[in-house]
Amino acid sequence: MTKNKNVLSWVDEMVALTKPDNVVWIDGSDEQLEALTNESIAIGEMQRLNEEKLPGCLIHRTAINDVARVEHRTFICSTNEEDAGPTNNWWNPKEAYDKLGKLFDGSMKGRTMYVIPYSMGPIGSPFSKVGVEVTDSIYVVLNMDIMTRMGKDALKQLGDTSNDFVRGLHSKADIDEENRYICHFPEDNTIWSINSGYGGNVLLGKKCFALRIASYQGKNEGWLAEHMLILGIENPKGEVKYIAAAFPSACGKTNLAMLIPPEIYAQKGYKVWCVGDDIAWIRIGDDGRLWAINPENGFFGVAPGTNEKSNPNALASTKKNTIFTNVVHKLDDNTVWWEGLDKEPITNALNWKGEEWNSDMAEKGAHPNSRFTAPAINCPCISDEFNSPSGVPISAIVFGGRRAKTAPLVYQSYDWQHGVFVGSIMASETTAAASGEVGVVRRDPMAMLPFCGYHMGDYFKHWLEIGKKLGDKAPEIFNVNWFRLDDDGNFIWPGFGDNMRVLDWIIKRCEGKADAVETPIGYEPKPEDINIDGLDDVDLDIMKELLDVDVALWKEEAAGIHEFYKKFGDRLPSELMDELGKLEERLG
Ligand code: GTP
Ligand code: SPV
Ligand code: MN
Repeated sequence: MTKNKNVLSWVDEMVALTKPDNVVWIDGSDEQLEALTNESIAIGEMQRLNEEKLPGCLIHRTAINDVARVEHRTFICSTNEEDAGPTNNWWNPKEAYDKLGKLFDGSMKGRTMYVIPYSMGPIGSPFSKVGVEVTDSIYVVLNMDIMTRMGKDALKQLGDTSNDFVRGLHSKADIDEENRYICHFPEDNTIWSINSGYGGNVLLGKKCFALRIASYQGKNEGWLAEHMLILGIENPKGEVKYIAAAFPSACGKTNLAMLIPPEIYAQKGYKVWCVGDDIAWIRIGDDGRLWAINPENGFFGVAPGTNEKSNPNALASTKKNTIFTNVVHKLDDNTVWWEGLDKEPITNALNWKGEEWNSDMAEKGAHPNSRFTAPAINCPCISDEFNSPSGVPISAIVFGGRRAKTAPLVYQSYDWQHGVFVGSIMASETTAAASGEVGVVRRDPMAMLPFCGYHMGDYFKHWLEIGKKLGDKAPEIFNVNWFRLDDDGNFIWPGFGDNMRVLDWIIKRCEGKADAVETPIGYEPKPEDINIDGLDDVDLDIMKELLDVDVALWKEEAAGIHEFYKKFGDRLPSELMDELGKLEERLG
């Protein structure tokens, strides 16, 4: 399929190491994918769902010990420990290659190796980059087909001589938790992942390449790889403004990216277009502004909570050619279900573990991190610019986390440098997207804590440098929090589609058409400047509560930021310490 000697010799090396019985090159043709789907079904890895209700859809259950990203077993293997920084697990590359080399040795005996060439980004776009993943999992092949541009075209894009491709080696091996490793070798453009079959651990184009390796490439090449959704807001005149937003895993990116404007906006002709729901590659364009592409080709979305009300566009995206992982399997009509899909009582079903289950049981049926893998083209609000080789121009960058208190509904940074500070101090409650305790507040700068492939102090510096290059062409930077709780533990803000009301203020601020008040943490809307027409549960007093900046809490926050910043030692840019000092001054 290729004459590229760099690819061929690397694949040979991986074959020699893992010793598969067969090697199959994935060309991306329908016939090949159909045959692989049938094989996957024959070996019991997947099941076909109801062809009328869910045409082309499949269901898969992972091993019970293998349901989320494993951050404690994820490593950045840079030559110097310092280059991985204090927020990553570091492993000496030689030791990592040795240890994993032993685990990979013969790991594909009796199995087939699939060689998957793929492009992150539209074929032919100057933003795009090629990867080759070798794997012993058909589930990986079929997911990569949805999530990337996979097959012959990707090899054509690479060409016959280039050596610029990311080498991804994956083997399920024995799905042994004790020997599960996700290792990144940024200096070698290489990713080795073993003993997992779950999403972010094994679809190597996604978090491993498009964020961890790409962030390192971006630092060296002058661009940004970010954990961000990209959406376009079309106003009644037909003008579209684009926003990129970084929220940690399972904190609302997919939902925001596909939001349906509330009636009062829809009537006026406002529309929202989805460019991406998880990852953005961002460059400075010829016009000096920031331009972004979504390097992915599908959505690997959280299933629970997705329903006709919360995210109808995501739900519609899953109605054909979609793979469901770890959801409930309804046996009567051979369809799927998850908590929060509807209120229908579920009988005669299997839970995510494959056990008999019904909705009277106390235990949840779908895993909280159960997912759908859906083609982007299925999304009713997919942007016309989705495949644009030059991407879309970004007017606003939004950071946000899941905070019960402290962070207000929305605020704007004073300038780019202050905005980088605002991103760097992001904190959020942990979710089921990664293994470990859920609901603990942790610092997660720019939602990149688990995904930055190099020293986070240098990452902040890189952000500051991009700002200097942008000058007055820099987008405005904001912070949002949809998750503020009242004293009874209920969300105060309705969220979902109603987040449009906040985006509206954000866009108006970018256009210089909305007022703001200065607070110690940044500019905030006046409570009456967020449009609450048609909202039953939010009045002006509640808006005030949502926008309240509790100085005592923020003083505690500042102390926490000092602690966090200490980790970075002298690699923390002095600009950020200055910003912290200024915040403390404003807090009094
Ligand atoms: P990853 O795919 O892990 O990166 O997650 P994500 O950031 O795309 O999160 P997603 O949109 O899938 O939302 C995760 C969870 O947050 C779901 O359970 C949603 O129901 C919930 N959620 C999303 N938006 C809102 C919101 O505006 N308000 C509230 N209260 N919950 C929300
Ligand atoms: C996330 O955890 O941020 C995800 C899912 O988007 S995974 O692909 O597993 O990383
Ligand atoms: Mn994500």
